[in-house]
Amino acid sequence: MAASLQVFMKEQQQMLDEALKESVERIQAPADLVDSMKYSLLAGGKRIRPIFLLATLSVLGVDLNKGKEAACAVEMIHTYSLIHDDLPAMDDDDYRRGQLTNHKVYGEGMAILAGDGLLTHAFHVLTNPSHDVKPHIIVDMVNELSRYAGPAGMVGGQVADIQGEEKSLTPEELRYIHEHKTADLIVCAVRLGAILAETSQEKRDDLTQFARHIGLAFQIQDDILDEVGDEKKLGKQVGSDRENKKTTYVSLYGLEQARAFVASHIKQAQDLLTRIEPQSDILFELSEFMVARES
Ligand code: GRG
Repeated sequence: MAASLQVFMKEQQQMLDEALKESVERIQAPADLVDSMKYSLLAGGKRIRPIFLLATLSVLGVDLNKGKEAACAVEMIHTYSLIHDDLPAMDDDDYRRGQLTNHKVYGEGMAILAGDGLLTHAFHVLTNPSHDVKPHIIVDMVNELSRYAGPAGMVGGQVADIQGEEKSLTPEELRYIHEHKTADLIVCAVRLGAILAETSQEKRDDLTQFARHIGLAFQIQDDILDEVGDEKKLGKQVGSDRENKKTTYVSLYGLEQARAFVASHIKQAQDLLTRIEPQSDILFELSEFMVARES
């Protein structure tokens, strides 16, 4: 990983960890609920989505402090989705982020509510910025986040994923799942950065295309890691896709072709980026990191 990206990621991960902790600890709620929310939120995820938001701000020349709450909101929604995805009613997983899943520690009822708590608290955080963000920008961000995380976005993708279990899916069906279940929240993170930067609609659309390629590459890499990844590095069990007879890029196209798809999406993302924003080192390097990641 490039040294400048390493520094950027480390600094932003630290900032996010502190901000997320502070934000959840301030909530006036039953102690078990706060504990359960904190358990998953502070379990050391990569913070890729908020880092994409902050990197977009950096490339567009905006004070990163302006995006702190939006970045935290995106990570809270991502964490809620992981808690719910791990539940017995969905993937029924025992490990996540290197520790027991939320429901294994707190029980199913509390895990559902911790997810609900993170989802709703995300919007509370987003609408209470500590720096100067104009009210119409906040409304725009609420609109985007609820759209991309909601039924037309991530939730819809998750439904298609569940309905597709034990079926053999067409490439189009699989692409729909990847685009919504995984790519939409990454796309949303980049779009929130563009909204905060008050870019033109055209630039926002170009950045959306960039982020879509990144999101698709990320999910295909996830399919690959589920097949050949290291459980220790990933912090969760591998092989579950095969076990659950899920259609993935690996099952549809084989490992080598899946790797070629990742490389192709990253190349398309980087070509777009070079055209849209020539001074975009951090986003460019982040794209490279997405191919090289092992966790
Ligand atoms: C429950 C509405 C709802 C949605 C769930 C995110 C998701 C949708 C399911 C998670 C299942 C999964 C493994 C998806 C693959 C891509 C993905 C989101 C991986 C986990 O994200 P990382 O690698 O995790 O960024 P960390 O822990 O680093 O944050």
